[in-house]
Amino acid sequence: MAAILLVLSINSCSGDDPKPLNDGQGGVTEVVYTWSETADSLQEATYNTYLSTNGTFRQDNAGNNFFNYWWNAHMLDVLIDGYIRTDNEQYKARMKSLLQGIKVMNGGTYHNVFNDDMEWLGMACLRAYEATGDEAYLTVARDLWTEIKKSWSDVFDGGITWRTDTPFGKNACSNAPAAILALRLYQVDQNPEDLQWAKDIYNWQKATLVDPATGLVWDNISMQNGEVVINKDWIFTYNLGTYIGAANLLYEITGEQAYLSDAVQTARSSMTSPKVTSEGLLRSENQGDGGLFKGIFVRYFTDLILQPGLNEATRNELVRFMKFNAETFYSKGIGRPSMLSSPDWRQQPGSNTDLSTQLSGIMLIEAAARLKAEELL
Ligand code: 7K2
Repeated sequence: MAAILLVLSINSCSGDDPKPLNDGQGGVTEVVYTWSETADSLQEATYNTYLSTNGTFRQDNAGNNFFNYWWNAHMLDVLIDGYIRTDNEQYKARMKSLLQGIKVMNGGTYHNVFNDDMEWLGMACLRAYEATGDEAYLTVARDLWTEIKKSWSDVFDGGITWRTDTPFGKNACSNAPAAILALRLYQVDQNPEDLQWAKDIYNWQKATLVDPATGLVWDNISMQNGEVVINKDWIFTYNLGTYIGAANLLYEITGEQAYLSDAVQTARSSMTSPKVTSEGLLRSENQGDGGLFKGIFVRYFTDLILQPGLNEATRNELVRFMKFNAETFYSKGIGRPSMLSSPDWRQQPGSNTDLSTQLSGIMLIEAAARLKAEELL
């Protein structure tokens, strides 16, 4: 039993490499996780590395300045995370300038051919409104929702199209997020039509794109060479996350247990399905758009953990999964001193980190800080 006592306090503020400290007594290995401080460091590194023109954020850390609408929508969500956690006004200023910049960079409008993109921004705007009380966010969210609703049709018996110009393609990513947006608007305006919209969208997705045996979510339904095809091979973490999020919020608003059961079934399958998780860790979905998927999953999975209606045993099961993912990423997936994130949470990042990938890393550590604040980590 000659093991060494290893107190590994990763001081992320200084951006130093982890320093093993040996107190010479032997026997225990302990890592000190500084979730909130590390979230601060990740937030600052992201701001400094990716800030581009008009308060928006660029594609990567390697010279590509492309403006990506939906990544910027998630950047807004991440700034809100920082603001809620710290109450630091600097986040508020950055959020507002990002909101305004997105419109400029998107050609003077918030409308976009991708419904999912408008939904990501709409959802972030409602969180921003709730956190700041600034009506500018609410106005944008309402306008986007009006636009998105136009894409519901009877093709495939309902659902919102992925793109506004493609009637025969309906994706998971354009539906559960639409339901969440409708539910958040319902929480603000108490308009029963919004609640009905959310139920219709959710029910359509559940009946069409969710495997009843597992709760895993299929990516899309479309028409290929005159035939209806459901893409069951594509199972992505973000689609699981938003379905969990919609179910959880429907439960919160209606009190109907069936929604909570749906959320738990999908959460459980996500933790064990080899398509999603490998040895307890959410799989790498590479960079590009896929880089963002895990962070979205983590956001809504964490909301479920914090759902008061959840039973304790299930909560503990979900917390263990999050803890393992966050601790693994904290010690293995963050580059120091760059504070850049790897798409594979058990490996150091390479030289190029897309903003999407970086955002998933912050979302994970912000979620861990949130759980820590609730004394769950
Ligand atoms: O096919 C869709 C979606 O269903 C699928 O999950 C992912 C897989 O690919 C696209 S979604 C990617 C788009 C997101 N909205 C903005 C677009 O710029 C982007 O192509 O990766």
